[in-house]
Amino acid sequence: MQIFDAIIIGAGFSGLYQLHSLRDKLGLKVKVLEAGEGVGGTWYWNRYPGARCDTESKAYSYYFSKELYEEWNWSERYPTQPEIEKYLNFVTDQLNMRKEIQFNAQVTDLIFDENRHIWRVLLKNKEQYFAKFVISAVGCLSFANVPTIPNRDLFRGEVYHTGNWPKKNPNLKGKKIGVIGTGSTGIQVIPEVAKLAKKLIVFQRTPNYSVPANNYKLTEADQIRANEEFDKSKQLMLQHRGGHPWKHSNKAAKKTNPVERTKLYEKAWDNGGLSFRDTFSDLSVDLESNNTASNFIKDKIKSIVHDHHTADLLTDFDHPFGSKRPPIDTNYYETFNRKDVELINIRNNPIESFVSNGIKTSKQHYELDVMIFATGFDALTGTLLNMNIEGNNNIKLKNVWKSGPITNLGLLIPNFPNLFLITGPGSPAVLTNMPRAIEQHVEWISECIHFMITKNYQTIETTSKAADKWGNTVQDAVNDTFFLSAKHSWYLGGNIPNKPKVFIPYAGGLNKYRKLCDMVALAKYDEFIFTEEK
Ligand code: N01
Repeated sequence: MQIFDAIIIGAGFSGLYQLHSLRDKLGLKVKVLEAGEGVGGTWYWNRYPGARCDTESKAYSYYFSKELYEEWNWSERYPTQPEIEKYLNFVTDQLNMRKEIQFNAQVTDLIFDENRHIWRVLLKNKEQYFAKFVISAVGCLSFANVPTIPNRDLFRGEVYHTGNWPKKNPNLKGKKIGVIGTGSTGIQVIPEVAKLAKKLIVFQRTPNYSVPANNYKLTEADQIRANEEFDKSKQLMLQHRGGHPWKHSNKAAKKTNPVERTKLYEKAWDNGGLSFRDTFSDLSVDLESNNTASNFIKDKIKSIVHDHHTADLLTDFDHPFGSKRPPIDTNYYETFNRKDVELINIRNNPIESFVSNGIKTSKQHYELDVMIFATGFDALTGTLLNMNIEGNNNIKLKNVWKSGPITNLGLLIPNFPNLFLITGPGSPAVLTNMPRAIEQHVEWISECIHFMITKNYQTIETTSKAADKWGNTVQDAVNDTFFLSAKHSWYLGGNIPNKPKVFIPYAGGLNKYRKLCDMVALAKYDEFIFTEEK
C-alpha cells in the first residue's frame, strides 16, 4: 500500500502553492486530487461571461517568488477568468507540478484510521489513497447555491449556474435570458449578457452597493513599475487588514467636513475598485459615517440610471454599505438604461415556479430561453460538508459542525488529526485579498509539518477548549463591526436555508491574524496535542 506524506484536495491558488511548499521545500511525497479537468479551482469553474477578479492583478498574484512574479505580465488592471486560469497553468508548468496532480478526481470520503494514524481518501470513481496529512484546499466559494424552484423539469430552456459554467460557452446570442442574483457575480455577468440577449430580465431580491471598477489595459511601463514595486507592495499588503496594497485611511468620515468628505468619495469613486471601502477609517464601525458612503453611492446610482422606478429599486438597500461583500462593476448601472433590459423586484413578487417557456412570479409570467442563476455559494463549509469526513472514533464532521463550524484558527478541527484547512471557516480568508491569506496559511501549515518532522511527531490535533476559545475570538471580532446587520449574507450562512446562522470568517484582520498564528508557532504549537512516531 502506497502512503503519501500528504494529499492535497484542490488545485487552485491554495493547492498549487501547498504542493510546491511541501514537495520542493520539505521534500515530501505529495499528491493533489482535483475534481476539475484542469488547474484553477474557483477560476476553473467560474467561467461565466464577465468573470474577472475584483482585486487588482498585480496584487492577485503569488508573492512567494519574485522571479515567478516578474515572469508573468498581466494585461489589465483586473484579471479576467481566462487570464487567471492561464496564469495558474503557467505557475503549474514553471514549477513542474502537473505530474503530482490527478484531475477528474472528486473526493467523496476522508476517513481517519486511528490505529495507523493515516487518512484514507476515497474518490467518486472508487479509487482510494492513503496519506499521513490531508490538506483541504477546496476553496471558500466552491459549492454552488442552486435555488429550488418548483417545476424545473417542465422548463424547456437552458439553465446555468455561474459557479458551474460549461467549458463550452453556451450561445446566448439573440435569446430571452433571465438572471437571478445581483451579488458580485450577477453584477459582472449582467452587463455582458445584456450585450448578447434579445431581452434580459434581472430578478433582484436585494440590491447591492457597487462601485465602478475603472478597469484599463496595463502598459509595459505599468509592468515595469509593478516589478520595481514588488517589495513595497508586499509590505503594504502584509500591513493591510484585508491584504490589499494600500494604506488604511486614518480619517473618520464623521469628523471630516461634508465638502471635503464628498471630494474624497469622488476621488475614490473615480479611482474605482475595492479601495473605496477604505476612504474613511470608520465606515464599518459607525452607522452615521456609513450612511455618508451609502448616500453617496445612492446619489451616484440615481445619476446614472434614467428610469426613476428602476433607480429606486437599485437603491432600496436593506443593509449598511460593506456589511455584505461589496461588488465592483463595469457598466452595471448603465446596463439598466438599455431598452432590452428589465429589472424585476422579486422581494414583493417572489418567483413561484418554472413553466415550460419561462418563469412565473406571484404577479406575472416571463418568457425565457435561458435562466442563469448567479445565486452564489454555500460558502466556506459547503464543499467540506459535502464530503463524508470522519475523524477519531469515526466522529463525523457533519455532526461536529451541526450548529456551525468549530476550528482553531480556521486551520485545524478538534478530533480530526493531521487535517489542515486552507482558508477554512474561522480564518479571515474571504474578507481579504485571497492569495495573501492563502500564502499565509500554506506557509504556516508547511512550517508546522516541518516542525513535526523534526520532532518525529506522528499527529497534531487541536483541543476542543482551544477551538472554543478561538470561536469566541471570532465572535468578539465581528461584534465590533456591522457585518451582523446583513442578515442574509453568505458570511453568516444567511443565504442557505437551514444553515446555522453564525458569522463564519474572522473579522479581526489578516494582519492581526498573521501575528496570532505566528505567536502559536513561536510557542512551539503549545495549544496543540502531538503524538510521537511509533
Ligand atoms: O453570490 P452572493 P455571488 N432567490 O451570495 C440572490 C466572490 N466573488 O456569486 O441578497 C432569489 O453574493 C441573492 O439575493 P439576496 C465575492 O466574495 C468574487 O454574487 O440573498 N435570489 C444575491 O443577490 C462574492 O461576495 C469575485 O436577497 C437569490 C445573489 O443571488 C462571492 O463570490 C467575483 C436566491 C447571490 O449573491 C459570492 O458572490 C464574483 C433565491 N433563492 C464573486 N438565492 C471576484 O472578483 C440567492 N439569491 C474575485
